[in-house]
Amino acid sequence: MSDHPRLPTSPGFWRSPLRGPWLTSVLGLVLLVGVTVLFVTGLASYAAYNPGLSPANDKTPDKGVLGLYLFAWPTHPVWLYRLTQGVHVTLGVTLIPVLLAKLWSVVPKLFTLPPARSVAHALERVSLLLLVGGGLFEFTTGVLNVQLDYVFPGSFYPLHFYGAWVFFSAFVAHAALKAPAAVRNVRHARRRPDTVPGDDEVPPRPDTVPGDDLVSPRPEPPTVSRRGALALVGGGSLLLSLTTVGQSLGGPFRRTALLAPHGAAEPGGGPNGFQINKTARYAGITTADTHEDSWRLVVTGRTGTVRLSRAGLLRLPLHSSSLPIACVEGWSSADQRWRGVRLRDLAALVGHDGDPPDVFVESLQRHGAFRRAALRANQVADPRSLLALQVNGEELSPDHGYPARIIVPAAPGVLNTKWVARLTFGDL
Ligand SMILES: Nc1nc2c(c(=O)[nH]1)N[C@H]1C(S)=C(S)[C@@H](COP(=O)(O)O)O[C@H]1N2
Ligand SMILES: [Mo]
Repeated sequence: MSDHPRLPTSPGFWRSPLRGPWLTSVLGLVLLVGVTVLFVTGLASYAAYNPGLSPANDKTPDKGVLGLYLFAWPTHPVWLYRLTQGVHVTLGVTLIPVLLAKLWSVVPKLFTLPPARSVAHALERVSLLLLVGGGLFEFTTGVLNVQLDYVFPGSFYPLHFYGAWVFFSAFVAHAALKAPAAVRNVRHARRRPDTVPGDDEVPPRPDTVPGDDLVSPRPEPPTVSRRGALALVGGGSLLLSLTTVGQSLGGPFRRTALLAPHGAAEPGGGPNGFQINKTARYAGITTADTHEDSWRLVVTGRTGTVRLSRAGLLRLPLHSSSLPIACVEGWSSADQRWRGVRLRDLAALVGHDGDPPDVFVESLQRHGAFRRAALRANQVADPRSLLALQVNGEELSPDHGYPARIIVPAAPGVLNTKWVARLTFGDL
């Protein structure tokens, strides 16, 4: 081999003195915890959509056994989806520097020759492709969905959902193989200060620690310690996290969410002055559609159909609920004071007294992925679930769903249909 190898397939090509088992192990263990939380909160988010209740809610109709875990999403506590999805998105963004650093720390292995020494080795490398490819895919689709406001409205869910299963399967296999050694590497460095990758580090001697093949055989002089490199990665993560989390906290914190888009429209001020994801104009809702002379809510159930004008709805018993709106994109509003008719009271109007069934909600909107949604019986039964007519003491603004919108505790924003035209009660 020449003195200055030019091919990435020669070990001497990779000269960073930072690479080594300690750095890779620490990053790997952070990802072990972080990616597991991402997977669990991601599956929770999917369950929260109530897929399986109705084709309108189901973004992955071909999921088969991957949907076996689905459960009825609860309505308590009201901030449940705000929390699970806020964690999912904020943590996902926060882990980007860690993921990139981890991949950088092992990149020489990508070029190892021969490509496969045995069948087992070949299988391992294929699983690593799924791991790395799956990881990059999940992080990329996630960021695109958060940043670009549904660039792929229908197809994001299947991509991110199936991608998650592929990625996480490869991840579990990888973690089972590597986590024990990673834990040992980190412990080892703590017990033997001479191998702690500090400023005047002696690299761990070959053949003593798993992962030693990551250490460059001809390292360049260090410009930063491994600890320092790790601090840089952590600092990047912290910065991303601090400039993202505000969107999930809502209220005044929203202004700190420099990296997060704030939805389609500036909400303006006043009682309706909280964020708007889709405006009435965007949804193609006109004042003619919502005029009180023409708009009627059509409610259907066991005993038939009832039509209600807005004035008629306002004569029914009105109730208030303080509830947030929390979107799959990770942003949420602080609690707003909604006022309107309980969904279970509307169910009772059409013959479902006592134990209300599911409901299928349809909007005036003619096009768009989120113009209808099904709610489960437990959501209909909750006394805080409303067909809201007012918010914060004022009529709903057109952008917030005038004449009437659904608001349900703990549910993802997508189930809070705006510009409601029709409610159909019955077991779905
Ligand atoms: N008719 C209708 N209702 C809808 C939507 C929509 O596109 N059309 N978007 C949903 C989604 S995805 C979210 S997150 C919330 C956002 O509510 P907001 O626009 O009032 O913030 O409304 C939901 N209700
Ligand atoms: Mo949403």
